[in-house]
Amino acid sequence: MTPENAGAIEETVLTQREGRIAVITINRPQVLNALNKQVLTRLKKVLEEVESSPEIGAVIITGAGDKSFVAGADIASMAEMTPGEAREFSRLGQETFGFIGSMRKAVIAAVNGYALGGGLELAIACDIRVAGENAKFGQPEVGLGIIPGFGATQRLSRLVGPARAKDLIFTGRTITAAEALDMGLVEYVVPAAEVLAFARKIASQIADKSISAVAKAKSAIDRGLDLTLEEGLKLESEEFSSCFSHPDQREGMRAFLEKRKPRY
Ligand code: CO8
Repeated sequence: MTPENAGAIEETVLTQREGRIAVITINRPQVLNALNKQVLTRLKKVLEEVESSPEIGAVIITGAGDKSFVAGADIASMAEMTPGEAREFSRLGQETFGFIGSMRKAVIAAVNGYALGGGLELAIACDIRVAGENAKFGQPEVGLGIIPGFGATQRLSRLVGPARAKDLIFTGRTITAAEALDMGLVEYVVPAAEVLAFARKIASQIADKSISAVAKAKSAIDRGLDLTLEEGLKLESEEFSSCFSHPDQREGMRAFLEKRKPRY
């Protein structure tokens, strides 16, 4: 079996619904969940399905097994690529991960082991990261004679600053979960066995809220990053005022005044 056709395409990315939460699992444990074209195509499709499900309020992405979140793009599938194929592969990864940013739902990466190369790029395309104490992070691409191609040259510097991004990308070194927490690359570090449970806890807290309000907050934060402060504040006012034409605003405020839980 070659890395390209290992397992049915559907099985390379699994989805499980748990109430208002969707758990998406990259499922190629035999290669530490490395991403090939089929996995990325399937992941995009699954994300689109989740996005169009109105009852889903939050999404978790994790990797199968207890060793790896995603150990990067599939090196075997890239080894003989032409520049044109490499561009196409890079664009597919960027579109898939970019879709996460455009989603109305909050997406949490549950990093249960290695998050290297394209795996770290997937984690940083998510909104929030929960890591196990055993997680390892790095952008080892320059050691393979390439550079990150699924977003890290842009997203990593936005998240941890250009100097830290250059340090990680130029050296290709692997860092621990504790170092990742220290530099703001992840938001939580928990015992390895508790990563998914902790991610579920965060996801439930989010999914209990107004899906529409969370979507507007995500949009204002993400779109604001590309704007001046003045433009960003204008965007915030627009998103804020648009909440008042959504039923969740009435329900949320009435529930508070009536001392009950809101029904979203
Ligand atoms: N691609 C393909 N196969 C992989 C990958 C990978 N990224 N990572 C692990 N595997 C495979 C191994 O080849 C091995 O397979 P086999 O059992 O058939 O030999 C199996 O998974 C288990 O791995 P190891 O035996 O190596 O496990 P170890 O515990 O000894 O080591 C490591 C774990 C440290 C994670 C090690 O596997 C490793 O270094 N993996 C590669 C990590 C890496 O370099 N990732 C970056 C890849 S490049 C990338 O992501 C670029 C993204 C942008 C692409 C843009 C395209 C144009």
